[in-house]
This record gives sequence, structure tokens and C-alpha cells, in this order.
Amino acid sequence: MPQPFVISDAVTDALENGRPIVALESTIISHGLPRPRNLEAAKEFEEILLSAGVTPATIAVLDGIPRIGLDADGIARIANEDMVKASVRDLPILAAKKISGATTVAATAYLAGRAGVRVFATGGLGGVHRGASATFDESADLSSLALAGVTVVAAGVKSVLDIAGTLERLETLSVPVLGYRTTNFPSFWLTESGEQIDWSVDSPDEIARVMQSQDELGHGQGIIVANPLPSALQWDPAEHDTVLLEALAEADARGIRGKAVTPFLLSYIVGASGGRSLEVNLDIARNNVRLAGEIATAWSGLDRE
Ligand code: PSU
Ligand code: MN
Repeated sequence: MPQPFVISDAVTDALENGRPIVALESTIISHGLPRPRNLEAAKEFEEILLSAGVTPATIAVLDGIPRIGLDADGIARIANEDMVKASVRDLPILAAKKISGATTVAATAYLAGRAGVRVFATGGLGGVHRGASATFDESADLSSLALAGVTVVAAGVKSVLDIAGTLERLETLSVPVLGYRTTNFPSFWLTESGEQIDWSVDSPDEIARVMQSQDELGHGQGIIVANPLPSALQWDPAEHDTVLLEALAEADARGIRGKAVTPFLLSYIVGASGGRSLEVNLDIARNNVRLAGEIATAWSGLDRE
């Protein structure tokens, strides 16, 4: 029987020895950030983890095989090849066709969960799109997180989405949402969306204890840690609002639909903001990777007790 996925030697070693590991997604690299900054970013995210004593596990499908942990060549491939954007439902098709794909939050969380990697860092989550009551456009990130027992650190969801609707769906799906030192859910580039969440947590240790309780209760859902960027680093709110409305109108005018919507909005916004949103985007991802590393470290400490 061929293996359904391949776990790198470094990740296998960390798993066997209970050392901290953080999963990283590849769609943010292939479809979320422009070349050549995307390759620099992919390497930098891994470096941040390595220098904190945490093993990075960047996840992608290469030639049909889901890989948990990439080598330098794999990282370069996700940054430079025109890969399909792969959600959970695409995995068996990529496998049969032996083609490569960059995994979304949904597919990355699924694969990380299968591999036993419990903490995952991304930029922003997918969610309920504006107008979803007519289009049914809701990211599979939400339903996947309801099934994969993985803690994902994200700066909330972008306000191109229906943020209140996204939080309602997460409630229905019984996915815990923890604000990191806040009860104001972040909207990616902005520190606060204005939407309130029920719970704030103060430390990586507290998050690890929530994970442990979740396991003890037999809840298989993932956990979302909403990690806002400090307000001094956020994107200018006025510019943000203008560019976002423009991006939504443009997507509508061009009739962009389905899985193309999110990548279209992301690249339109980078272009229309003259690169400013990109710098904030990178700060957000770094901030999330750092916190995910701390959570993974706290988790592996708890695990050994
Ligand atoms: N939101 C972001 N940045 C991203 C994405 C979403 O702020 O890079 C990417 C992630 O990979 C996420 C995917 O899983 O888009 C969601 O796409 P869709 O809305 O088609 O489910
Ligand atoms: Mn969609």
C-alpha cells in the first residue's frame, strides 16, 4: 500500500520525541503573496520557528503526494510554480492525477491533524462571503476546522468577508474562538473588527490547557486563536476601507466566482494599496507564526507531564 502522505524526517523526529511543531499552509505562499516576496516569506516563517526551537511543517501536495514538511526545493516549488489551490476535496483528485497543489487552511488543517501536528499558523482564515445567503459561498476552512483537531492562529478574517456571519457559523460548528488578549475579533489588516467574541486568553500556556481540555472532553474540533496585530502596525483604516470596497466592486464587475474569489481579492488589494497592505500582511503572518511557536512549545511541555 502506498502511503497517503509523506511526513518529512525532521517532522517525524519531532513527533516521535514530543518536540514542538507548527504547520504552515502553502496557499498563502502560492496565491496569497506576490513573487518574489512569497519565497522570502516562506523561508522567513520557517526561520522564525527554527530559531525558537520549533520544527516547521510547511504543507503542500507535490506531484500528487501530500507532504507534511518540505525541503528547500519543495518550498521553492510552491513559491515559483503555478500550482492549483487545493482544498480538502481536491486531495484525492491531485493524488490520482499526480499533480501538485498549494493547500488552503482547510486542506492544511486536515493534513496536519492526520499527521498529529496540533498547532498551525496562517495569516487570515477564509469564511462566509458577503452575500452568502444568495451564493452559498462559505469557505471550507470553517467546516474543515470543525473536524480537524488543530489549533490555528490567524488574525481573524478579512472584512471583504461577512465577519459576523463567519462568527455565527463557527458557533454553529462548535469551533472555539479565543481572542489573544482581546475580545474584539481582528479583521486581518485592522486590529479590531468591532465584532465581539466571548473569550480572551492571556498566554500560550492557557491556550495549551484549552487544547488539553478539548481532548479530555473528546471534542474533535479545531480551535481558533484570533491574534490581532498591535494597532501601531495596522493598515490605515481609511485607506483599508476604500481599497476593500473597490476590490469587492471589481470582483463583482468581472464576475469572479468560486475558488477564484479569495485570490482575486487578495491580489487586487495588494496592487491597489501600492504594496502597503502587503507589508502589513507579512507582519501579521510573522506575528501569528511566533505565537503559534509559543503555543506549540507550551503544548509539548504539557504533553510530557
Ligand atoms: N484569507 C487570507 N489570506 C489567504 C487566504 C484567505 O486572508 O491567503 C487563503 C487561505 O489559504 C484560505 C483560502 O484557506 O484563501 C480560502 O479560500 P476560499 O475562500 O476559496 O475558501
Ligand atoms: Mn468560496
